[in-house]
Amino acid sequence: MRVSIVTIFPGLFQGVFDYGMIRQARKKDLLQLDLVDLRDFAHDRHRTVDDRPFGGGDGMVLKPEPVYEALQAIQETDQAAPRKALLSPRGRSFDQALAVEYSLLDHLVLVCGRYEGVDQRVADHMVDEEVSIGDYVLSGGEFAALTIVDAVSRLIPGVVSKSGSVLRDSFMDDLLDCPYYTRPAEFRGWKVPDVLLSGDHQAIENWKKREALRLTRERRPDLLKRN
Ligand code: 6GU
Repeated sequence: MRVSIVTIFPGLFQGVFDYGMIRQARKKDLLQLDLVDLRDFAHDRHRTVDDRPFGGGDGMVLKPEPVYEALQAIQETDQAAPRKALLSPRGRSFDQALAVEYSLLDHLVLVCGRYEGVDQRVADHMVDEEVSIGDYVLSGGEFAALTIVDAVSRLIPGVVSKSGSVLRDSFMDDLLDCPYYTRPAEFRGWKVPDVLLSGDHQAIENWKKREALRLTRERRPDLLKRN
Protein backbone atom coordinates (compact mmCIF):
# COMPACT_ATOMS: atom_id res chain seq x y z
CA MET A 1 0.00 0.00 0.00
CA ARG A 2 1.06 3.55 -0.69
CA VAL A 3 0.28 6.56 1.52
CA SER A 4 0.93 10.08 0.24
CA ILE A 5 0.95 12.88 2.80
CA VAL A 6 0.46 16.46 1.63
CA THR A 7 1.88 18.86 4.23
CA ILE A 8 3.59 22.21 4.72
CA PHE A 9 5.88 20.48 7.27
CA PRO A 10 7.44 17.45 5.53
CA GLY A 11 10.43 17.73 7.88
CA LEU A 12 8.19 16.98 10.84
CA PHE A 13 7.86 13.40 9.59
CA GLN A 14 11.62 12.81 9.36
CA GLY A 15 12.57 9.88 11.53
CA VAL A 16 9.15 8.90 12.84
CA PHE A 17 8.65 6.32 10.11
CA ASP A 18 11.94 4.59 10.93
CA TYR A 19 10.73 2.75 14.02
CA GLY A 20 8.68 -0.27 14.97
CA MET A 21 5.81 -1.53 12.91
CA ILE A 22 5.98 1.24 10.28
CA ARG A 23 9.67 0.50 9.71
CA GLN A 24 8.86 -3.21 9.37
CA ALA A 25 6.06 -2.52 6.89
CA ARG A 26 8.35 -0.30 4.80
CA LYS A 27 11.22 -2.80 4.94
CA LYS A 28 8.95 -5.57 3.70
CA ASP A 29 7.79 -3.21 0.92
CA LEU A 30 4.21 -3.52 2.13
CA LEU A 31 4.05 0.23 2.81
CA GLN A 32 5.39 3.08 0.72
CA LEU A 33 5.23 6.58 2.22
CA ASP A 34 5.49 9.70 0.08
CA LEU A 35 5.83 13.13 1.64
CA VAL A 36 4.57 15.88 -0.62
CA ASP A 37 5.61 19.43 0.28
CA LEU A 38 2.66 21.71 -0.41
CA ARG A 39 5.03 24.64 -0.91
CA ASP A 40 6.46 22.92 -3.99
CA PHE A 41 3.14 23.77 -5.63
CA ALA A 42 3.15 27.48 -4.80
CA HIS A 43 4.12 29.80 -7.62
CA ASP A 44 5.48 32.94 -6.01
CA ARG A 45 8.95 33.72 -4.74
CA HIS A 46 7.87 33.27 -1.12
CA ARG A 47 6.17 29.92 -1.84
CA THR A 48 2.93 31.21 -0.32
CA VAL A 49 0.28 28.59 0.42
CA ASP A 50 -2.14 30.61 2.57
CA ASP A 51 -4.01 33.89 2.40
CA ARG A 52 -6.40 36.05 4.43
CA PRO A 53 -9.99 34.85 4.72
CA PHE A 54 -12.71 36.48 2.62
CA GLY A 55 -15.18 38.15 4.93
CA GLY A 56 -12.49 38.87 7.50
CA GLY A 57 -11.44 37.10 10.66
CA ASP A 58 -8.24 36.02 12.36
CA GLY A 59 -5.77 33.61 10.95
CA MET A 60 -4.90 32.46 7.50
CA VAL A 61 -6.59 30.01 5.17
CA LEU A 62 -4.84 27.43 2.99
CA LYS A 63 -5.27 28.36 -0.66
CA PRO A 64 -7.00 25.91 -2.99
CA GLU A 65 -4.59 25.99 -5.98
CA PRO A 66 -1.48 24.44 -4.36
CA VAL A 67 -3.61 21.63 -2.88
CA TYR A 68 -5.22 21.00 -6.28
CA GLU A 69 -1.88 20.91 -8.05
CA ALA A 70 -0.31 18.67 -5.41
CA LEU A 71 -3.20 16.21 -5.78
CA GLN A 72 -2.90 16.34 -9.59
CA ALA A 73 0.83 15.60 -9.37
CA ILE A 74 0.20 12.66 -7.00
CA GLN A 75 -2.53 11.25 -9.24
CA GLU A 76 -0.33 11.47 -12.33
CA THR A 77 1.93 8.87 -10.71
CA ASP A 78 -0.96 6.43 -10.35
CA GLN A 79 -3.24 4.65 -12.86
CA ALA A 80 -6.02 4.03 -10.33
CA ALA A 81 -7.76 6.83 -8.43
CA PRO A 82 -6.47 7.01 -4.84
CA ARG A 83 -8.73 7.54 -1.82
CA LYS A 84 -8.23 11.11 -0.63
CA ALA A 85 -8.93 12.43 2.86
CA LEU A 86 -8.63 15.95 4.22
CA LEU A 87 -7.56 15.86 7.86
CA SER A 88 -9.61 18.36 9.84
CA PRO A 89 -11.42 18.50 13.19
CA ARG A 90 -14.71 18.80 11.27
CA GLY A 91 -14.32 15.35 9.74
CA ARG A 92 -15.89 11.99 10.48
CA SER A 93 -14.16 10.28 13.40
CA PHE A 94 -11.31 7.98 12.50
CA ASP A 95 -11.92 4.60 14.15
CA GLN A 96 -10.78 0.99 13.84
CA ALA A 97 -13.35 0.25 11.12
CA LEU A 98 -11.95 3.06 8.96
CA ALA A 99 -8.40 1.89 9.72
CA VAL A 100 -9.32 -1.57 8.41
CA GLU A 101 -10.91 -0.03 5.32
CA TYR A 102 -7.84 2.10 4.61
CA SER A 103 -5.49 -0.86 5.13
CA LEU A 104 -7.10 -2.59 2.13
CA LEU A 105 -6.46 0.34 -0.26
CA ASP A 106 -3.71 0.49 -2.87
CA HIS A 107 -3.22 4.21 -2.37
CA LEU A 108 -4.37 6.63 0.33
CA VAL A 109 -3.73 10.39 0.15
CA LEU A 110 -3.84 12.39 3.39
CA VAL A 111 -4.03 16.17 3.09
CA CYS A 112 -2.95 17.88 6.30
CA GLY A 113 -5.07 20.94 7.04
CA ARG A 114 -4.11 23.84 9.26
CA TYR A 115 -6.31 24.68 12.21
CA GLU A 116 -7.15 28.20 11.05
CA GLY A 117 -8.76 26.69 8.00
CA VAL A 118 -8.53 25.28 4.53
CA ASP A 119 -10.39 26.82 1.60
CA GLN A 120 -13.75 25.01 1.58
CA ARG A 121 -13.37 24.09 -2.10
CA VAL A 122 -10.74 21.53 -1.06
CA ALA A 123 -13.27 19.64 1.06
CA ASP A 124 -16.09 20.16 -1.45
CA HIS A 125 -14.34 19.23 -4.70
CA MET A 126 -10.90 17.71 -4.21
CA VAL A 127 -11.17 14.92 -1.62
CA ASP A 128 -13.46 11.99 -0.86
CA GLU A 129 -13.95 12.79 2.81
CA GLU A 130 -12.87 14.80 5.82
CA VAL A 131 -11.42 12.83 8.73
CA SER A 132 -10.76 13.82 12.36
CA ILE A 133 -8.91 11.78 14.99
CA GLY A 134 -10.90 13.03 17.96
CA ASP A 135 -12.72 15.85 19.68
CA TYR A 136 -9.87 18.22 20.36
CA VAL A 137 -8.08 20.78 18.23
CA LEU A 138 -4.63 20.17 16.81
CA SER A 139 -2.67 22.95 15.15
CA GLY A 140 -2.61 20.93 11.96
CA GLY A 141 -3.35 17.56 10.43
CA GLU A 142 0.23 16.27 10.66
CA PHE A 143 -0.15 14.38 13.94
CA ALA A 144 -3.46 13.02 12.73
CA ALA A 145 -1.69 11.71 9.61
CA LEU A 146 0.92 10.01 11.82
CA THR A 147 -1.80 8.46 13.94
CA ILE A 148 -3.64 7.16 10.89
CA VAL A 149 -0.47 5.77 9.28
CA ASP A 150 0.38 3.95 12.52
CA ALA A 151 -3.09 2.47 12.95
CA VAL A 152 -3.33 1.47 9.29
CA SER A 153 0.15 0.09 8.69
CA ARG A 154 -0.13 -2.60 11.38
CA LEU A 155 -3.30 -3.87 9.65
CA ILE A 156 -1.74 -4.26 6.20
CA PRO A 157 -1.81 -7.98 5.43
CA GLY A 158 1.64 -9.43 6.13
CA VAL A 159 2.94 -6.69 8.45
CA VAL A 160 2.08 -8.32 11.79
CA SER A 161 3.19 -11.95 11.78
CA LYS A 162 0.93 -13.00 14.65
CA SER A 163 -2.36 -11.92 13.10
CA GLY A 164 -4.22 -13.27 16.14
CA SER A 165 -2.88 -10.42 18.26
CA VAL A 166 -4.28 -7.90 15.78
CA LEU A 167 -7.66 -9.60 15.86
CA ARG A 168 -7.67 -9.50 19.66
CA ASP A 169 -6.93 -5.75 19.78
CA SER A 170 -9.07 -3.36 21.71
CA PHE A 171 -11.91 -2.21 19.43
CA MET A 172 -11.46 -4.98 16.87
CA ASP A 173 -14.65 -6.51 18.27
CA ASP A 174 -15.88 -3.35 20.01
CA LEU A 175 -14.32 -4.48 23.29
CA LEU A 176 -11.32 -3.17 25.18
CA ASP A 177 -8.45 -5.64 25.32
CA CYS A 178 -7.88 -7.79 28.43
CA PRO A 179 -4.92 -7.12 30.80
CA TYR A 180 -1.56 -8.81 30.16
CA TYR A 181 1.20 -9.99 32.49
CA THR A 182 4.69 -11.38 32.06
CA ARG A 183 7.36 -12.72 34.41
CA PRO A 184 7.99 -12.49 37.29
CA ALA A 185 4.82 -14.13 38.65
CA GLU A 186 5.21 -11.99 41.77
CA PHE A 187 6.88 -8.57 41.96
CA ARG A 188 6.96 -6.55 45.18
CA GLY A 189 4.02 -8.59 46.40
CA TRP A 190 1.97 -7.82 43.29
CA LYS A 191 0.79 -11.16 41.94
CA VAL A 192 -0.20 -12.28 38.48
CA PRO A 193 -3.75 -13.76 38.53
CA ASP A 194 -3.53 -17.47 39.39
CA VAL A 195 -5.57 -18.57 36.40
CA LEU A 196 -2.88 -17.35 33.99
CA LEU A 197 -0.36 -19.70 35.65
CA SER A 198 -2.76 -22.65 35.75
CA GLY A 199 -2.06 -24.05 32.29
CA ASP A 200 -5.83 -24.53 31.83
CA HIS A 201 -6.30 -22.99 28.35
CA GLN A 202 -10.09 -22.98 28.48
CA ALA A 203 -10.10 -21.27 31.89
CA ILE A 204 -7.56 -18.72 30.59
CA GLU A 205 -9.65 -17.92 27.50
CA ASN A 206 -12.74 -17.49 29.68
CA TRP A 207 -10.83 -15.18 32.03
CA LYS A 208 -9.60 -13.03 29.12
CA LYS A 209 -13.13 -12.67 27.77
CA ARG A 210 -14.55 -11.85 31.21
CA GLU A 211 -11.86 -9.26 31.87
CA ALA A 212 -12.35 -7.63 28.45
CA LEU A 213 -16.08 -7.37 29.15
CA ARG A 214 -15.54 -6.10 32.69
CA LEU A 215 -13.12 -3.38 31.56
CA THR A 216 -15.41 -2.34 28.71
CA ARG A 217 -18.42 -2.14 31.02
CA GLU A 218 -16.45 -0.08 33.56
CA ARG A 219 -14.64 2.29 31.21
CA ARG A 220 -16.42 2.36 27.87
CA PRO A 221 -20.05 1.27 28.29
CA ASP A 222 -20.76 3.21 25.08
CA LEU A 223 -18.94 0.50 23.11
CA LEU A 224 -21.34 -2.20 24.37
CA LYS A 225 -24.38 -0.18 23.36
CA ARG A 226 -23.19 0.13 19.76
CA ASN A 227 -24.42 -3.32 18.67
CL1 6GU B 1 -7.43 15.72 11.54
N1 6GU B 1 -6.88 18.16 12.39
C1 6GU B 1 -6.87 19.12 13.32
N2 6GU B 1 -6.35 20.31 13.01
N3 6GU B 1 -7.36 18.96 14.54
C2 6GU B 1 -7.86 17.76 14.83
C3 6GU B 1 -7.90 16.71 13.92
C4 6GU B 1 -7.40 16.94 12.68
N4 6GU B 1 -8.48 15.65 14.51
C5 6GU B 1 -8.76 16.04 15.73
N5 6GU B 1 -8.41 17.31 15.94
